[in-house]
Amino acid sequence: MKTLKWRQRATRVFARATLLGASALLLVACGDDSTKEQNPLEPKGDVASRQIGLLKFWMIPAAVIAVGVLSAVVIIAIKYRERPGNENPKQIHGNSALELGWTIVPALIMAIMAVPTVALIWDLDAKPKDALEVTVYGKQWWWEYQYTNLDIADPAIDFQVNTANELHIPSGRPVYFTLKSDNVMHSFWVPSLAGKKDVVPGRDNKVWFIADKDDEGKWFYGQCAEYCGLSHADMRLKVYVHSPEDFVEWARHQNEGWSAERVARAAYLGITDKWGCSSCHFLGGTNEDADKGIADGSGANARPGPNLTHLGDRTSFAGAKYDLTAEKLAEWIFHAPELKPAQCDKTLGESATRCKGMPNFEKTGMTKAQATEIAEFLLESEQ
Ligand code: HEC
Ligand SMILES: [Cu+2]
Repeated sequence: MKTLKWRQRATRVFARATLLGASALLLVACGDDSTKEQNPLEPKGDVASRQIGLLKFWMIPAAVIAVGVLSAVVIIAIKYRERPGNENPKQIHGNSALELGWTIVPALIMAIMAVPTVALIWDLDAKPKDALEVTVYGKQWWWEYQYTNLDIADPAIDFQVNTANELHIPSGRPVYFTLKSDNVMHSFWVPSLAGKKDVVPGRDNKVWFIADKDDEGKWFYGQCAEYCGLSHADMRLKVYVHSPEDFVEWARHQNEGWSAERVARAAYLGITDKWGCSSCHFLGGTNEDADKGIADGSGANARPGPNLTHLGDRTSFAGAKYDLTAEKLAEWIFHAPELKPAQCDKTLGESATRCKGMPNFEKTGMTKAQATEIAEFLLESEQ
């Protein structure tokens, strides 16, 4: 059978490749600014800048090599294509000079590339001086942060602050993270501030980053970058950068518990007894204060849910999936599993508390009005 002429075939392949390339470009152009808080190509702070700097530097030789190899493939394919009457081209099998060449040259290139790469890895692996230390717990599917050395010269401030999903850091000071998990593997990733690092059960991984003074008042998105189950895609986080003074203010406020009056209202709304919120959530003033360091030394947390004492200060909830509004929060308290799927261990029966996330209170008899009242109470700026 006579196939299409070579030229026609080539034109067709070329047209398809062009179409594919153009659609890829179109998709890239469709990206909007809304993801700018999460862009590794716009690094913030020293750690991310050095990492991306190395990547960009090696992109140049990598591009040269890629263009060279691909052009050679195309040229050779065209030049030595099968044509009627042309005999086999000269065979180069067993040509020692060529084989040594294409073994040694790439090995040399790799060896050269390794020098600054390994140096940077070692450099960033060392614990920076005067770092603020935060233990990060990857949960299913949210993040818990335990500040372990606030180092604030104020006896009124306990050295521990515990919060969830939204991380607050001072500018100009390295923040050194110890990553823990008591469940599956996660990966802690704030693309603007540093590369990702796995959060592995039974192993304390470390990572650090630093934000510049210029970043004060800004915030950056992060997210879990290792598939960790049903709501993995909803396991996001935000990093807020403060001036050192504002950071101290933030920490001081996080340390305050609820007033006696507020605790009484929480009891009245059923938060502490009827609905048992405080059995899963730390609520400053309603639980034992010793419980504030929610995480114990082993990495297992005493309470399965986030600390809600200062929920009203946050801008998002549920692994930063939702913006924190009274309506959304009421919906969440009413029937959370409909807003964020959570696996239940079927072998343990239907009990809601066996599920990984927040229980469905609609099923236990809560009304939407009650959920709304609780939501409004939790959002009040507390004294
Ligand atoms: C069986 C344990 C359990 C009980 C009881 C419980 N929660 Fe939760 N709650 C969780 C877990 C786990 C999460 C984390 C879910 C997630 O983000 O995926 C959560 C998340 C939340 C959040 C979002 C917090 C954040 O920072 O993202 C709020 C608000 C909340 N719960 C309120 C309540 C209220 C109010 C009650 C009582 C009516 C309650 N919870 C009872 C386990 C519980
Ligand atoms: Cu995860």
